[in-house]
Amino acid sequence: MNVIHRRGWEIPEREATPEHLFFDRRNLLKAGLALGAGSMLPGVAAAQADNPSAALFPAKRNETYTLDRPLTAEDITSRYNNFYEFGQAKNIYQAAQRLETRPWVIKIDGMIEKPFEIGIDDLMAKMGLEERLYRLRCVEAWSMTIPWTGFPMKKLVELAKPQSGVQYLRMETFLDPKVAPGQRQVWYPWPYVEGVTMAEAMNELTFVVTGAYGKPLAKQHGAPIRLHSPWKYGFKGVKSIKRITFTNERPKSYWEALQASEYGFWANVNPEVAHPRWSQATEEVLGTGNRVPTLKWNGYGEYVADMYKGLEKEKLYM
Ligand SMILES: Nc1nc2c(c(=O)[nH]1)N[C@H]1C(S)=C(S)[C@@H](COP(=O)(O)O)O[C@H]1N2
Ligand SMILES: [Mo]
Repeated sequence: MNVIHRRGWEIPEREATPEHLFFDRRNLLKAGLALGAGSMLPGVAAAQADNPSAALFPAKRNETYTLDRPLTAEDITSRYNNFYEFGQAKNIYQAAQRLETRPWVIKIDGMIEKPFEIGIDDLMAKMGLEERLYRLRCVEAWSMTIPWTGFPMKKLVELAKPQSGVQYLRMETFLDPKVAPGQRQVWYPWPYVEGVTMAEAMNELTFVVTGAYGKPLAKQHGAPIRLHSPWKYGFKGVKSIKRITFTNERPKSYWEALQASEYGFWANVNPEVAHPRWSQATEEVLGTGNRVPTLKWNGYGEYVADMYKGLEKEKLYM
């Protein structure tokens, strides 16, 4: 059956008023100026068109995780990203389109029953997908709220069958300087690495993200698979993961390797612990022009605070 869905931007002519604002749509699209045009967002249309798992989207929303603020519009979050592999500016969304996300094989190794590799489409089919509305607080003191699609990290741990007593999970981004100009800057500690404790990996909030806004993940968000732990600063959410290793060695993250005096392993959100160069007390909510107070654990304390009892001597908040 061949059903034609009218896209949001294909509004009937009669609604395009007033007359003197009428435009030549073709020129507008050519110039990339179509505002609020869902299907025309950078990277989003492409992610949909050639994605072998497109049928898994949109996934059913898990209503457990509610919000205290509206979602951030997709045309804001898809144009304001941190993905240093493609440059240090926020507008790397065009550069990131060079990343090839199929085939995409993830290596799962280290202290598990039997190391293995799995393709992203097999993994999504195995894990099943759900949608969760989560906030993201960047260490740079801005925040946004996104409808992510993915599966709990806990499911992936169970699939991997770790040996008993394993302490950490280490995750690594792709390494391909031909595609990612940032990785040609050899003085940076590529590939981007992040890690969590096994308790954090098993926490119900820890989410492996493969989509957003009801669609496969756009490349600038870290397609085809990234992490998001909403009570931690955004940099813990390692993008475009290629390898996951179970280990007893605490992973040294990219930011910690660069600047250990400013970024650590735990990186839990806390408004009372300033970054050495700026306050963490408030955050700019992208797209609103508002600054609001930052919440401890980014507001997710009821889910996560217990994990840190007995760890008070650790630098939990940087
Ligand atoms: N591989 C990789 N992952 C990364 C980053 C990066 O530069 N490279 N930036 C991090 C930071 S600082 C943030 S705030 C989030 C931003 O995610 P978003 O661009 O999808 O909003 O990604 C994180 N994951
Ligand atoms: Mo960040």
